Amino acid sequence: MAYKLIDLTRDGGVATIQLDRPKALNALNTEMMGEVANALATLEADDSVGCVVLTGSEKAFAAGADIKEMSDNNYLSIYKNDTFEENHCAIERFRKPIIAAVAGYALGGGCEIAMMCDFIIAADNAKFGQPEINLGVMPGIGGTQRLMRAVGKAKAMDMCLTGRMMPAEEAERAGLVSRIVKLDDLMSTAKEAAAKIASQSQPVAMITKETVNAGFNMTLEQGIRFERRLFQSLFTTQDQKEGMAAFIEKRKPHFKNK
Ligand code: CO8
Repeated sequence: MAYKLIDLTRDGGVATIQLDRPKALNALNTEMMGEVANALATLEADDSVGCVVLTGSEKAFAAGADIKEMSDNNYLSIYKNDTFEENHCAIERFRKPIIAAVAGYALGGGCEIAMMCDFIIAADNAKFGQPEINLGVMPGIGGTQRLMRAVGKAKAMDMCLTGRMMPAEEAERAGLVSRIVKLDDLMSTAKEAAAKIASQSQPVAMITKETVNAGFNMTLEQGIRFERRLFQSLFTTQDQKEGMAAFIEKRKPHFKNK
């Protein structure tokens, strides 16, 4: 499929999806999110891809859902046509590791899709926010829930009720982003992290991601039991044999994704 509103590139085991609608600050419309969902389905099926970076421009990761596209909806039209939400879910359902590399605005749906990724690396100019309340609505693709789990109730309430933007430094302090880097270093840092992940055993990286995410819906005891069973199951893989043998033999492992 030829893409109009995203740019998909690959470098070794790392694929990068760049949102590319600069005049609208990467506002997320149905067409763009359809392309993102299509690209993710392609990358999921491609065994040579071990990790994905999702990014925007230097000014905007994404300034939210496209307000102009959304504004004429009524309850039934937005309820019946959930293509937009379904396409966003492609990010949360993606089974391989995916990193959000965020510069500039990550607002509304933009902040929400960044939070759907496994972790966020932010440039020092990044600004996060859930400003939907200024438009007479509220977050609609997971913002209230994911933000609260990432930064706690006090900050999530502050962000969602005042609509204020959170600068990168505050977002890192609050635990929303894993690291902040200079704007010029954003893509090299994100791609380096992605390459490191892509160099690991792909099934192990996928199972690790699944296990961390499973914890959101489990008690601590259930989560620990789930982790233990999956840890034990990894001893059936050739990659476990290879990883441990390489350590003992003081060499680099060569994982075969088996
Ligand atoms: N939607 C559509 N167009 C947008 C959006 C957006 N979210 N954000 C910016 N644009 C457009 C502007 O309209 C403008 O276009 P034009 O030149 O044709 O007028 C262009 O991008 C540049 O924007 P500005 O001139 O406003 O640029 P500034 O640098 O002055 O301001 C801001 C940048 C602060 C980011 C400002 O553009 C802004 O406040 N944008 C809106 C942010 C926002 O409210 N986001 C939340 C949207 S709602 C949402 O995300 C709900 C998610 C749940 C969806 C569930 C769907 C079913």
